[in-house]
Amino acid sequence: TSNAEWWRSAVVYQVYPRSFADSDGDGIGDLLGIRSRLDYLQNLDVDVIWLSPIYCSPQDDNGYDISDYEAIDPVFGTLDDFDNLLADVHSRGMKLVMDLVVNHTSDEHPWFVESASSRENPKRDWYVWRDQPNNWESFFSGSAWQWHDETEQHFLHLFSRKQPDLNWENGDVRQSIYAMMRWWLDRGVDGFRMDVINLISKDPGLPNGKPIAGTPFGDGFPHFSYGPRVHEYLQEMNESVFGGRSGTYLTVGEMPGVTVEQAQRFTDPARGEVNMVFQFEHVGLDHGPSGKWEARTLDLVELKESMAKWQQGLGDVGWNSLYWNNHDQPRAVSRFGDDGEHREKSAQALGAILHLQRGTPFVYQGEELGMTNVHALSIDHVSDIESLNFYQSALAAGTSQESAMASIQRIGRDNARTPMQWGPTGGFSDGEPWIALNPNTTVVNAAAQVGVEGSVFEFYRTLIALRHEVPAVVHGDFRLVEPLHPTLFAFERRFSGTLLTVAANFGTAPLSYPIAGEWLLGNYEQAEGPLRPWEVRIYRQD
Ligand code: ISL
Repeated sequence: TSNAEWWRSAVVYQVYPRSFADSDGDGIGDLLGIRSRLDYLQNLDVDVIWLSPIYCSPQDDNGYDISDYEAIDPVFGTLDDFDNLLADVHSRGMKLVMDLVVNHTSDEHPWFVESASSRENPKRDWYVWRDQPNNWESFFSGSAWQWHDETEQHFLHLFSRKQPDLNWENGDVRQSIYAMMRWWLDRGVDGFRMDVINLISKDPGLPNGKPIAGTPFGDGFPHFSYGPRVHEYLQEMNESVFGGRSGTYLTVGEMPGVTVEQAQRFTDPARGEVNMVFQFEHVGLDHGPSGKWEARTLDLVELKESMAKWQQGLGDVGWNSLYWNNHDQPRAVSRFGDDGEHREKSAQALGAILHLQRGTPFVYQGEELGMTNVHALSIDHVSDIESLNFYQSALAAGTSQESAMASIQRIGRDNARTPMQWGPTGGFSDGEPWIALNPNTTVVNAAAQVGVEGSVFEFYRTLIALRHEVPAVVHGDFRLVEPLHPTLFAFERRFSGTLLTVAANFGTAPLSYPIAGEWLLGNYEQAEGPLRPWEVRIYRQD
């Protein structure tokens, strides 16, 4: 790895600021809170912190609806707090990456306020206005179009109606965004995680999508998920924002629905677009035909096949991001592991399976503790706009309350958004948290794990250290073994004379899988006999 490509050997930690640490007792996490926990992150040995949005926002979608890109929302602090945080992060040898949400703004952003003020306003064209809406459905339920009374047109919002889509066809829009990005680089940030960046180029005809059975909507996805100008825009952005700078940066594009072939193009260094993308295939395997709210049993063989496909597909050209969960997904251990009796072992096995793959691992806050889903008691305890909108439209379509709540409990985004569990009584805030703590903080918490041998936290620490010490973890090629085995997840990594073998038992029945080499790491004390429930072993041969 050349120094310019430091992100290939880095581990990123995602902080969801609202739920990480609250310094002032208002129940909402903030920048001073994050600053006070840097020891913890440094101890974990992560290289980069990615902050979910902290910009000024009406908080309709917890900050993914931005009303001022160059100011910090008062609930999180001030620009001074930010500069101090950044300086502290840097002085500890870590880096900091910002969330960049530029497919849409808040409807309270001055750009949209102007755009909506009249059809003649010079910024009218900065958003997508039409006399007639098409049949696209919003990701957050309902039509993707909102009627605007004053100017008698509809505007497009792929997400909430408070998140109008910017019109990237307009060059002034693009230049304003690039200028804003340069402003943050000048402040010293180390890169961007780009929210739904594959959606910025829409088919200019905005054609109707194929009708979705049982709904008044059509599937617009093919018309906006990989639009005709998306590569052009990303190359232009890359050139105007990063071109001519001596620093080197991390860029990761969040891209729902992206295919391996598309991802190769997006991440081919020769094309100058992004370093890596977040793809969604492995987190869609338990979705039913109608989408995420419909359950489908996860099949380990499919999961392995999918992960191996991405490992191969972005092997020679491009680069993978690696993640099990984030602020939009259920908790990894509850979804892919066993959050009951085998919570710790399965959290560790999942950690090893991810961190031993080729790519840049992303740890979502609390994952390193084996934090679990939380069962929202009733709809009154749900905060996430996606879940709330789903609940309303599901009930309107005749779904029972019980069934809608079951979906939200299984896959709703609040599962990931409950406060960080610092200690047995929480330790997130001195006040009333904005969203209830998971009651299992009494047993699942940082105080019970940091420095405690055998804990999930210490296991993650070892995994991260391994990436920093063993070049084969970063560079080795990847070969899945026993692809059709129903409970074994095993693979090999090879790099310049070193062979690493990783094998995990994704079940509870003893599983024999002999591996040659020197035992490097595992989640049971001795590596003898068959693999025990959720046991993972890592071996090395030179
Ligand atoms: O949450 C999801 C899983 O169903 C996705 O549909 C998600 O909305 C999509 O991955 C885009 O997510 C990103 O953009 C959204 C924001 O709500 C998410 O938090 C963000 O990660 C709109 O800005």
